[in-house]
Amino acid sequence: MGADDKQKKLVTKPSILFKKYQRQLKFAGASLVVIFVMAYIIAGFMNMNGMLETDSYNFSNNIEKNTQRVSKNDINQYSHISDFEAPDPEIRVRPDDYKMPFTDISQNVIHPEDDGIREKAAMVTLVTNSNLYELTKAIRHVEDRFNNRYHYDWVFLNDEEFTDEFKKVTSALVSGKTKYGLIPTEQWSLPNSIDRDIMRKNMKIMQDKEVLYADSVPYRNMCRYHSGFFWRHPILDDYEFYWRVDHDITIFCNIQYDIFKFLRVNNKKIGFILSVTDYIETIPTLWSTVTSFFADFPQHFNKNNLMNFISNDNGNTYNRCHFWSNFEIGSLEFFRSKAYRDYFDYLDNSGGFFYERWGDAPVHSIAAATMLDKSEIHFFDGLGFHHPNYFSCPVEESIRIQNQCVCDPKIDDTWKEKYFCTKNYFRAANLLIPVGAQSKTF
Ligand SMILES: Nc1nc2c(ncn2[C@@H]2O[C@H](COP(=O)(O)OP(=O)(O)OP(=O)(O)O)[C@@H](O)[C@H]2O)c(=O)[nH]1
Ligand SMILES: [Mg+2]
Repeated sequence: MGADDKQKKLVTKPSILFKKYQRQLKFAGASLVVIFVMAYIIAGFMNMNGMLETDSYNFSNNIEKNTQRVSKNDINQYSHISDFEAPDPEIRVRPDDYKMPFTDISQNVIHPEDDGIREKAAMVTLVTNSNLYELTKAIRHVEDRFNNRYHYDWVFLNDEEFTDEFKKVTSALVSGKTKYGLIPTEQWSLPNSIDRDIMRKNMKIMQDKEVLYADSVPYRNMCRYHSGFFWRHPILDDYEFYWRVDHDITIFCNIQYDIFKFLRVNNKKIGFILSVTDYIETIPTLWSTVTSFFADFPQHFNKNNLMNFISNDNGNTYNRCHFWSNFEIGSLEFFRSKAYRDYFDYLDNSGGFFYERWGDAPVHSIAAATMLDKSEIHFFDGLGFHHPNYFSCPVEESIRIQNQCVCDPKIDDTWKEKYFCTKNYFRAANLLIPVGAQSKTF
């Protein structure tokens, strides 16, 4: 056999084989096509399942992220800050027929338009772990009525470490970043200068008079902390404005504008919604202490003050009117000022937070009414608010409807004369009150 013959045999062998096994090969090819098609269908199906799995994976990842949000980034021993980035604020164009409450027109303020820019502001809540599930409702109110559009941060402060449960639940509810601050012990304990025997003796007298929280040291720590320390927490260093949200509050209406931008554009330093009269048993020497403070620091007294709100005799005596501080929106700059620091230190050195039971509400209100320009104080309307046992429900029906309020106007306490002080504020500030409010004199 020559070389050519060999070549021929080698070349022709596959075609002979193909001819021989032609049917089997065709069958194998067809089977392969069927297998590929089946594999494609199955892969598609698995992919769909995979997507579902990915979704649920992402969902659990979010939970994990929320958990991590609160445990990462210890900036110092007193704080935990989430690494979550809040979404940009929503820009909503208001309808042409948008109405401001009469009192806002009377106070000559504007409701700023949304501009997509978040102010340096946060909600601030002092709270215990044990009040978590009451607090969840308050957070829900503030988120649903306001913060779900702006995603402001929320700062939680406590004299004990927040539990993981507290952090997990609250960070899941807040649409902004959550921050958890531990209060330094020296800001939440009896100062050495306080004579324990005198304090206990005074507490007993208060108990006999059935004064609320007569013998409670934690309550006194809370009032002193709100008066002189919350704004010093390093976690608040990044902010200019705060909204104090207590665990036991309700908001009844939509807040149609950025309440922090409102403070900035209208140059407001402190805002309130309800104003009441304090119990004299808790503050017997507060006014005399304030009077001697201004004798020592006359430079802190503002000539264009709101003295007539807190005194019916031009400063001789305190009429016990104060802004109820369980709703308080304001400027941290005011508290950080030299004037306020001098004022707080002076009051604190007198021991009245412990020997008596000075509340942060009269302490803040007297400071605002004496050291701010009266135009820097604001009465908030149209929001609807409750803290046991009093209600604010907008007096104007058009505002209640526009802001989708869920409160009964019949139970509004705002404009009552007896015990309540908002009318007194309007008189002192020389402002007009709404028509429906005039009839509420009881
Ligand atoms: N971390 C901490 N927070 C507290 C303590 N006492 C009160 N708070 C918080 O401080 C805020 C005001 O306290 P409240 O006990 O409601 O005081 P109040 O409003 O004057 O009194 P009530 O009329 O009983 O509501 C709330 O948000 C509380 O959760 C405390 O001992 N530790
Ligand atoms: Mg309360």
